[in-house]
Amino acid sequence: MSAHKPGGPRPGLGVAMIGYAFMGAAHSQGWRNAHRFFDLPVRPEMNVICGRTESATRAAADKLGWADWTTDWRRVLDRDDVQVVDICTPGDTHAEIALAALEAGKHVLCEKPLANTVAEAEEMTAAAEAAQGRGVLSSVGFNYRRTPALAYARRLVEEGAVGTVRHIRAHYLQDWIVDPEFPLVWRLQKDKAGSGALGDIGAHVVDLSQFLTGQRLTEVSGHLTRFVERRPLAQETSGLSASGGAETGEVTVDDAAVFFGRTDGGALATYEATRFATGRKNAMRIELNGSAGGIAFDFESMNELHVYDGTAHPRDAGFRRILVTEPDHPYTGAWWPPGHGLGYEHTFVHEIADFVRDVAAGTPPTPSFADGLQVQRVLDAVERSSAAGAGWTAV
Ligand code: SOE
Repeated sequence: MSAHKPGGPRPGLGVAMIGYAFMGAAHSQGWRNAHRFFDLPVRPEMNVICGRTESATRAAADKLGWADWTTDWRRVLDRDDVQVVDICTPGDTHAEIALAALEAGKHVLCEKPLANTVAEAEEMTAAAEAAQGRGVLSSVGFNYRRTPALAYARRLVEEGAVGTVRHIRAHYLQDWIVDPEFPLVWRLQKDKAGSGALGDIGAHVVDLSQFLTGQRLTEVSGHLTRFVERRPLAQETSGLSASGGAETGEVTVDDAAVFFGRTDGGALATYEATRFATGRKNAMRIELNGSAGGIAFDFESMNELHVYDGTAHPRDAGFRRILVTEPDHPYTGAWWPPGHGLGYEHTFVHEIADFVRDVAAGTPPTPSFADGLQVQRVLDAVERSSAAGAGWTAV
């Protein structure tokens, strides 16, 4: 990668993606578009995509815009036209691929949750920190940090808009497995996914609450539940939709998790992560209440942020709805005129743009693997607490 001369063609940054399903498609959208909307010093080159099944991988390469494909992820590590490996596979393969990629000198972007266990996440973090010393960078894909309204909320909290944070109230509500006939996809199998609603969507709200407040959970108390014990074996899957056959298998992860915790900044935090919130599709909601005000967000209305100024005269008090689409809000200036709004996919474009900029500058990107490990420790503490009857458990 050489320096970008103003007016000259931008140097390329060769990318390999491992995985091509829901997250692969979402990240591909980022790789395709980041340099078209953001002024990046290098231009991502979508050189190779990898999947397990030849026909599906070839079709994904064509559909998602990758120049080449392979069914062996190790082969991408030998390629000189690959500087970045983007891991979009289920959690059981994150550690092995990330460790090998870092060892091969490739920058790594890894989907969340970082790993399936704390031990794996620790090994990955140690490897990432060693690799950073050699100029090899890594990041974990908590994409919601790149929602403009949430990036703006972070800025407001830093500027003191909520004062001392007392409450964090975070929910992640989905309903895609309410039907007991919905099949046993990989997200419902502990050996592949690590955990269920807790790790898949609870991880997002744990990360976000810590990102927004700059505080870390130190102890938690939690309870996990499974409502449906067996499901039809999956025959065909695509993203979150799938069909099942007559045979059934055991669900080995949680369907829902409720937990609360205390932070190192003295806040009390409550969380709910569930795939059984009938009627809620992707309601990732977070509210902060502090000594000077409050902030509230719901991803189902992702272009809006609700802000309460507790210092205003009570006569004028009330949550204000801010449409986060102005050119000086985070990320939005690269897109459409005010009010035209962004969607889920844009969070991935922003994630890739930030990652590419950091890699080009040699700046360690955030969230780091260490941040991913910390979230993993919280998830693990929630599981331990639940197993032990929901008592306070140190993170
Ligand atoms: C499925 O629950 C899922 O796709 C998660 O895996 C993602 O991380 C979340 O963004 C949307 O829901």
